[in-house]
Amino acid sequence: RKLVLATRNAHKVGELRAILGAAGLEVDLVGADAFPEVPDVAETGVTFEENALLKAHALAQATGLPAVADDSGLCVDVLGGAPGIFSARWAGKHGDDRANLELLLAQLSDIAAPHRAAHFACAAALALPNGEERVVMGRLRGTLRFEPVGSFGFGYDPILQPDGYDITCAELTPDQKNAISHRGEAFRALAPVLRDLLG
Ligand code: ITT
Repeated sequence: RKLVLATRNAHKVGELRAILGAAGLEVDLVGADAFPEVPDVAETGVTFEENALLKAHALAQATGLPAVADDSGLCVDVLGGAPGIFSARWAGKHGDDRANLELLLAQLSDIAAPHRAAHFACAAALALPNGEERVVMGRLRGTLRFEPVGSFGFGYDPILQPDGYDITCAELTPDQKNAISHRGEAFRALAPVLRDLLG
């Protein structure tokens, strides 16, 4: 059964394939790049959940297939939850992971270790062509390093050290990250719904 992923982020596609595969879902996952004729939807929501639903509904309507979407980001306590939904374009250019991470580190340079709590958040949304929807959240809590370390993953992975670990998300193997990540938690919560739907 076909399930479309409303994302153009190849890192997310890779993680979602592994997460849903490990959850035992035998589905043919197709990224949004397979539908170049479908325009990207404006992420006008003010929460992760709203933006994930916007992306999922747009692709479900355009393709007539069930669609899932991921809206995610890094929320820093001392910044009142920023970058949050703006994580992908914190330094201005959408998807410039290196610039985003460096700007954030600069903004936090005076913040001492005990005050560097942050978490990754992920909203996993499912939308059906008939308009039905589900959305669930996942989180990964940790603290922010002063320098990036590690080369796995993407985005802010090199600076988030998950609680209970002494390494960053970018030092975890993909399987280790998926087992504890915000994305893993959110999509594992959605998996039973997907299983019922896709049979
Ligand atoms: P789509 O909207 O096409 O899915 P995007 O990259 O624009 O792709 P978002 O708007 O959800 O997606 O932004 C997510 C950003 O949050 C991403 O660019 C990273 O900077 C950060 N992020 C999300 N999940 C992450 C993770 O697992 N590890 C590190 N950074 C992450």
